[in-house]
Amino acid sequence: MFLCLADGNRSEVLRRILEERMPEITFAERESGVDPHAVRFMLTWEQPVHLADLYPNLEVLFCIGAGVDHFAFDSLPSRLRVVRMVEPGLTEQMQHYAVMGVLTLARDLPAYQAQQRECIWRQLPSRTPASLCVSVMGLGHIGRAVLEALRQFGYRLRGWSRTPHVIEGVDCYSGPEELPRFLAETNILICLLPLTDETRGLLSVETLSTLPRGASVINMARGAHLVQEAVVTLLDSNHLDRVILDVTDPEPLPPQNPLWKHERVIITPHIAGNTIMESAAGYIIANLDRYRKGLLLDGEVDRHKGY
Ligand code: OXD
Repeated sequence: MFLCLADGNRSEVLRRILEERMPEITFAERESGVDPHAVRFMLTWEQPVHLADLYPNLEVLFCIGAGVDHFAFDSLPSRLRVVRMVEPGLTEQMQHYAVMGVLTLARDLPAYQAQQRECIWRQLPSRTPASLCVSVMGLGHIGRAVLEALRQFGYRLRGWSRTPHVIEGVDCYSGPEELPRFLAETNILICLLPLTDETRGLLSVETLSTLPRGASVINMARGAHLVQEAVVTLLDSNHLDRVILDVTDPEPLPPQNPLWKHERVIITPHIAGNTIMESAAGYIIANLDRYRKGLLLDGEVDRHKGY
């Protein structure tokens, strides 16, 4: 049995597609009324409490999202395979959000909006794409896709990750020792890192101060990557120019948090990328098929790395 704990509409879509393409799999949309022993596959965002005891025969746990940092891996049996969502619909939305953020910053849209509020008609000096260095932290599937989407604009591109990567047209850096060099020439920094013990709070006063004066930051990963007080301090000292946040810690921020009203911060409510079930269903089905054939699963989480 496949137990799908997605919201109603997404469940309906998955049910329809699974019934068509894998009719041999029974499908359930809620926990109540289900024989927990029959559940072998589950799709969820929240990890149900006592998951391991409740569903002793669960074999593959699919996460609805790309990030699995909210799963309590210690409570999950080691034989249970955990799979992140690596589906084209979500990836495409992340690409679009990153492009929107970079163009918004590179073309000074927020400054023009501020001018408009004061009825000011003034052209700001424009910058050539080649004069801007756009850098992505996190070179997994989404990080690489975002760099690919940015390629067409002619910015200088950089990437940083835990381990070395080679990506055509992108200057790649890795590990903590190369982080200062990576940041030193970055004008727009995009965070797409997985959240782990190593990356929590990585965007701190120390690291962000390494960016050149006037740099901007886009966080599309997890709020906890960024030390929020650091952002306020560095914006107020004009070290940072602008910050775009699709994620915060907590979500939402409390109303009194200064980031809400900061004139050089744009906040969106965690909408950069959502799983589109029409395309995610294909990914899930392909993985069920791989599982049956005893193959490695796409997007399978390495518990040691935490992503
Ligand atoms: C995700 C998210 O992990 O929406 O997919 O943040």
